[in-house]
Amino acid sequence: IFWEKVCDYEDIIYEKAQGIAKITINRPEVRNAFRPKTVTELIDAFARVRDDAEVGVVIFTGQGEQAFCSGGDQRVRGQGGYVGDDKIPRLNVLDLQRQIRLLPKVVIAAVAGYAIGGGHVLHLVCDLTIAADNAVFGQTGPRVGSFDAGYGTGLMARTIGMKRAKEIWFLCRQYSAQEAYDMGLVNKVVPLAQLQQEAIDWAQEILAKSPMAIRFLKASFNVDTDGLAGLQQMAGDATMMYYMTEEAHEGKNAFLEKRNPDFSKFPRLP
Ligand code: 2NE
Repeated sequence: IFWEKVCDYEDIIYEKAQGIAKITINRPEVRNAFRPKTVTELIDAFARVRDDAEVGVVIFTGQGEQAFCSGGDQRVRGQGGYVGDDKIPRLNVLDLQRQIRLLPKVVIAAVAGYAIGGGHVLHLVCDLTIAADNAVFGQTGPRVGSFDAGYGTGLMARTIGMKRAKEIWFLCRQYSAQEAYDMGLVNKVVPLAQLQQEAIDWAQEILAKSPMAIRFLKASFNVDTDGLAGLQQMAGDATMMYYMTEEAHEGKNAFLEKRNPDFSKFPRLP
């Protein structure tokens, strides 16, 4: 597969090939910790993915073999959040989490090395996770004076069960790829050298399926967890499909032609 760079960023790499987007956090010197700029760039890249009709699946990964992501960059953590060049403290990774869930395309986390803290939550919000056999998972919040009590706890409990989720957060231990697999936290463990190819194989398998079916299924998995916001996403998908029907066109055309709509020929199915 030949990856083509889509645009230039400082903290991330965004490439695509054959319907797959690959987004890589590129700060290996800090185990791919994110600063506000990293997250701003990720949000921009995921927004481009959403608008790109050629792309059906995203592989989200970290540069190098040592880490997927080690969470927020503690060197720029200030009062009230992580501080960027504009001096504004932010937790903009929470916006990124929502964006990954709302994206009507499948996001696969390809994890080599550490997925820790806010980096662990990032793989959690992805639809699928492929782990290299050197992957290490865990939360550190209560040790470093932080917590993510949104998707970080709630989605984790829905993913692996309440007892294991509480253990991960209360004890801040690290877990091997195999332990993560046994908990249902990752979909597959492969030798490090095979990680990228395995993620590509999964992406290609998904790309061969009906995009609309995948889109509705992804939204449906989020509906109950996300409440009305989840319902809004799914309802928006339904509206999009409705707009593709002759019935919806009749309503719009009647308005534009200043006549009463005639819906009589459209069936009321059981
Ligand atoms: C990730 C881990 C376990 C890796 O350990 P190791 O031994 O492989 O590497 P080392 O030596 O700790 O790290 C290598 C370099 O990366 C920096 C280190 O300071 C070190 O720098 P130098 O000494 O070479 O200069 N580095 C690693 N992680 C960093 C980080 N997150 N921020 C800034 N620099 C980092 C080990 O490094 C580790 O435990 N890292 C910290 C993990 C952590 O606590 N992350 C923050 C959790 S809170 C969070 O992410 C969060 C949240 O809770 C809520 C909302 C948003 C974010």
